[in-house]
Amino acid sequence: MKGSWWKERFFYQIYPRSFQDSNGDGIGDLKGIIQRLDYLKWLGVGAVWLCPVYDSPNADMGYDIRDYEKIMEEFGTMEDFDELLEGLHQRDIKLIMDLVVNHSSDEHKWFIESRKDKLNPYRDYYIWRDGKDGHEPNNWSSFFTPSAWSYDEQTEQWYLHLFSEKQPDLNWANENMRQDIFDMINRWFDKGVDGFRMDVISVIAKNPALPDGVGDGYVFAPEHFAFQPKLHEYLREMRQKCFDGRNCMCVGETSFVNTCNANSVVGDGRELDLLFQFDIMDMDGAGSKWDTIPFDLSKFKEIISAWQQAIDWNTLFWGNHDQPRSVSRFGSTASEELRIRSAKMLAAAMYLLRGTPFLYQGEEIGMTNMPFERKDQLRDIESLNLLREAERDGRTTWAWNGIRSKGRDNARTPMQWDDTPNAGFTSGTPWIEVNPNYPAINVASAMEDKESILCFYRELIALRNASEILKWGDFELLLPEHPQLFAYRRTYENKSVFICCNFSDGDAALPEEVLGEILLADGALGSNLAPYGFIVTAAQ
Ligand code: TEU
Ligand code: CA
Repeated sequence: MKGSWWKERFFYQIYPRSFQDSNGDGIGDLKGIIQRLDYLKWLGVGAVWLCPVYDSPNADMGYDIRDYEKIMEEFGTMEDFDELLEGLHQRDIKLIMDLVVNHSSDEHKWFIESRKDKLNPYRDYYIWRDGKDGHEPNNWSSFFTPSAWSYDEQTEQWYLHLFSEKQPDLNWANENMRQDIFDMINRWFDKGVDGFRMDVISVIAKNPALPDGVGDGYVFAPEHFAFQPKLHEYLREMRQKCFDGRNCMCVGETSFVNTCNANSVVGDGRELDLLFQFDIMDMDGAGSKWDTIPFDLSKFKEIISAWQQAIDWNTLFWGNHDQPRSVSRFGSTASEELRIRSAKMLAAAMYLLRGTPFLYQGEEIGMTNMPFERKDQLRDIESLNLLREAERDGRTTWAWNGIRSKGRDNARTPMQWDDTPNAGFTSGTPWIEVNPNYPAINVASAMEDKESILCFYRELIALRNASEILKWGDFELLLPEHPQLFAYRRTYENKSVFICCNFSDGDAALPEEVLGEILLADGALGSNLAPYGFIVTAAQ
């Protein structure tokens, strides 16, 4: 529906552990975010996606929730949260929380009860099965571990975890469990939050028979746990019991979504409002994400075009806390000039499409991947597990190449605020190292430089916020076969904006139909686009 607030604002994703530390313990916190609210307002974003801040043992950096209604101690208190929410709303910035309800922490009181005995009232809040001939109930592997099952001596059964053994999957087939989740969501809504990002929401319904995947050994089998029929029933129930009647939104992290099944969850507004698809995030991985292949512009155009046509309203993003830094991955860091220009070009290419833009902290200053060299620099369970298995299998070099190019810690190094020690993130020892390039790449110096990526982001956000064409216009891909240029037209009420981006490290001639009143540009030299140059024009 035109006019929904979540269609007219840029979202800014905050990974609180790495955003701003306020008490010198080296860990970002809620008071630290409060210190930076004026920066967010200055930038022009209209909503914040706050990664999990709930009580957690941090096996997966907060994506293993121990108490859905208690703030993680190192992040602060519920009073700090209330102050943050108030501070955002005073600045007309909405807040959506990250909700992880496919699984909880194994330290959640429900799981502690559930594993006590088979007759416990909470037993069926999780997915327990007998083993088969002393082995796991089926051959599923998980995202983070060889097997998706762990054995519990106490009750001599196995429990399912699609992620780590400290993240047992909740049993959405259990009505009482669902109701407890819905009640919790409503209590957060009653506190005034404006919506939720739903973590791996597309896998909450499993094939009840839990059948084996096809293959030998442990097999990743999303055909048995992604986009299952019951998913739609659970999402509709959630919509009716939690979202209906509120001016709110929910965006699903819909792993395994595609252009064919996407409308089944966002088509009629009775389930999700928005979804994150991962076709772009997956396009530079051959088989597994760790096997990086070069960026393919024609593939990129095909994906963008397909998604702009498949659903009415997309999310637009280049990264998040699970992905490497976009300028290192899709732009160029061959020189400072190319890092700056390519970061701007990526923003123009993505955030002027039809949909809601989601920025990830630090992309607005062109933060880059981190030059990791040692295991003790890593914090992410996904990379640490990969390295441990690779060391066992003699594939350490392969693993390190993958971690350096795609490891999630690349996106989790502290926000670079200025050129003081630890980039102004903390007066203590940061929980993860700060990227050594912070003296040159930081908010303070970028604010002083009108040609900086940061000032460009602010200009681009203002342009889109003020443009009916860029908000509501339709999308038409131009120059589909061009080997260097990604060009498209947005048209609304017979007025058009042209966007033309050079994704290559060579010069590219500008097609004349792109010429017109220049709204944004960098590296546009007459009828030529320099490497990673781009131009945004309003049709005459
Ligand atoms: O991510 C879901 C997910 O699939 C990720 O594991 C992602 O695909 C992968 O890391 C890319 O390499 C969500 C959260 O965003 C992630 O941080 C959590 O680790 C995960 O769920 C479990 O909650
Ligand atoms: Ca702190």
